[in-house]
Amino acid sequence: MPCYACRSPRGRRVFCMPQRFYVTTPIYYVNDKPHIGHAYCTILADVAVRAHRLLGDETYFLTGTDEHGQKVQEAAAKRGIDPQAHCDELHAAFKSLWPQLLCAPDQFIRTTEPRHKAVVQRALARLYERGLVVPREFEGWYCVPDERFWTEKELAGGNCPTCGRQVVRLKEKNWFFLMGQFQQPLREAIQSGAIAIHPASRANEVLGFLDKPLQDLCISRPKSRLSWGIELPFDPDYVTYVWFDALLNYATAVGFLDADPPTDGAQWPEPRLAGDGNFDGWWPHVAHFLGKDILTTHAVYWPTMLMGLAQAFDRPIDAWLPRRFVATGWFLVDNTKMSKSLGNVVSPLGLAERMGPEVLRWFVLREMVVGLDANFSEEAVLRRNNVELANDLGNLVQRTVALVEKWFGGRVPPPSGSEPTTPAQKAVREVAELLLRPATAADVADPVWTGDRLAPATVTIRSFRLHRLAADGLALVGRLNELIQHDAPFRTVRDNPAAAAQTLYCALEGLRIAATLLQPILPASAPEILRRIGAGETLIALPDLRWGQLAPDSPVAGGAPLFAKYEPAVAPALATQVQPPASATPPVAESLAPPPEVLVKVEAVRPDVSIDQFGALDVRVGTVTLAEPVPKSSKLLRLLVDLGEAAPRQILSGIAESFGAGELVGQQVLVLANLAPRKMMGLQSHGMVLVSEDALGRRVLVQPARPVNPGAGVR
Ligand code: ME8
Repeated sequence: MPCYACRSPRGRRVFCMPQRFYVTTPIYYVNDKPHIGHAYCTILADVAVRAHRLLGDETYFLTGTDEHGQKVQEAAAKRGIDPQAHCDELHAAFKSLWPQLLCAPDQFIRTTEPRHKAVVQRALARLYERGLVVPREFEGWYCVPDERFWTEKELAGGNCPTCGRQVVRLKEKNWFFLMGQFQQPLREAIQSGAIAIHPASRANEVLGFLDKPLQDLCISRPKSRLSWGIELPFDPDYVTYVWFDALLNYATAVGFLDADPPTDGAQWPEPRLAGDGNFDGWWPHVAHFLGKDILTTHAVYWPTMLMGLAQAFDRPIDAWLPRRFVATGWFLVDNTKMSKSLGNVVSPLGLAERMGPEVLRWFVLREMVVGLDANFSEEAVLRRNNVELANDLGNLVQRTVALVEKWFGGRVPPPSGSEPTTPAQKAVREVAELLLRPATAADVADPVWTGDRLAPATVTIRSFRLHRLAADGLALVGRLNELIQHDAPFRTVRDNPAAAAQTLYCALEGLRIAATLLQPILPASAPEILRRIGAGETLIALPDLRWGQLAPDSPVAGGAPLFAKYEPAVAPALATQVQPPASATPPVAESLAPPPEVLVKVEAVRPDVSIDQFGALDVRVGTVTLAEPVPKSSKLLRLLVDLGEAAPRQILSGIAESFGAGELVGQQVLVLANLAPRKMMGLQSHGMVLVSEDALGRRVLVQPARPVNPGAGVR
């Protein structure tokens, strides 16, 4: 059946029809405690699951721990305890973390579980029987921490090309999976989109990797060197390479090769693939979320393993392809790589305990464009919390509900008509309806969303641009704040209560839509907002969500501020150690004190200039027609600005930390148009957008008070 809005045939890219969505996170090594990088990936997957549920999809969410291999064996040995005891202890640290960050996986898998061992052994036995796993005498360069062999050519300056550490020369018999023979089918699957890799730049990376001949994969480790692993079913002197074991977790969890191991000497029974419907039902809908550093293992080893298995089980080789990968960037801490030796490892739990899990969820979604690196700093956490959550969203709810309580008996006031009556109401309505509109064929043709318009939430969610969900929800909140400011219901209510009622209905209705869109990120506060504004706590799924559904006369409910504000004084205690100090200063809740002076930058007065000198600056008004992040830059946005010229100009602006790309499109800005062109991050910039800074150091656009024609001069 085609999608009712975009007419896309089901089974291809379907944006509007409810579907199934099976999301996985990497399974984390239990060699250390969880850090913010682990938390980011799991939070992102959780947001994706909740967002898909909002679209009406049936979802399944898997996470877990990777418990075999050298890293874990060494970590246990260092502590002087048995590896299994070590795993039991550390896996609990991961498992208990997720609910505290409001992440709700459906299953938590451990690779030491007997059911998983059985699947790994079964898969290997079949590959061996069909000649796809063979023994070879092998000599190569081995990276001990990464547990990988490299050829001479692959080394980077004589060291491991992935981690840069020293390698050792090893010669031994090992077992190899004939991965090389799947190189061409894999390349074709990626090129045809049968395997989709997000963001697209990462797909090119994998295709680049596949330009070189694909080696066969060593899938064993001699027990003499490493005993902590799953024994090969056909050679008791060897255990399974940890990645071969770990990747299979995604399939084990939904019932792949779900059968008991054979009793002595018997054949492995046929797989119960359809059995309870799990594997066949979920596998076509899988999306693997993972960090960019483990893209090769996922996008090369894993699909070829599944091709080999499909062949070995007499299925077409593309029967079990993993359909989608979402490769995320890395968090730096204060612009430095996180490392134990630097003592800058950020504990997600420490932060969540001090400021609440939603602050962490909000911060990571706002700060990181999916796929790109981002920086973690306490100042940025505080700013996003104080400005965006506490001020923009929390205060808006508080003020709106308080006005309804004071002037309208605590009940949703009836709007005087269904159409907006002021420009501010129109702006709110426009943004809300753009976000809610169903996907069109044009949206489907542009799934990467380079568009110069607000994306419908359906497209944002299905194209995994989850940071946009936060930015677009916040853009709507911004319009709502402008509505209260411009229409000033607190003033009009005395002389014109009907006008105030219309404004407040619009504010509550806009909040209802914003809270629904933000629910995947703020799963505790969003229902609370809905309750306070009289919308009930039940979420309306996006395909059914429309403007005007808030019933007049429903009771609103005031309450304590939704988000506390924090003084920077508590910042050092927020999150810099895996083990936060026990006596950390508690947050100063609800502080409404003016922003701290230390953050206010006062520009020094500069020497006088003549009017001619000023006249030499060509400052013009422009309209932003496109805004998007610049790959590998946490600061820059690439803008196209219409200055009334033949074509919009490309301008790079260092405002990415203060604006989501989605907030800028359609905004008018002042541009220094005759600034000499400059190259940044390989892109030419033809001008400069003028900005100021607010008291919290956030960039603010300098704009004309009323819309003017693009290209109008500034004197
Ligand atoms: O790689 N910022 O486990 P792992 C963001 N067991 N993400 C980060 C990060 C950072 N600073 N540091 C690490 C493994 N990560 C394997 C996975 S899956 C079959 C096996 C991410 O615990 C990293 O990119 O070392 C990876 O996605 C995840 O944390 C798990 O890392």
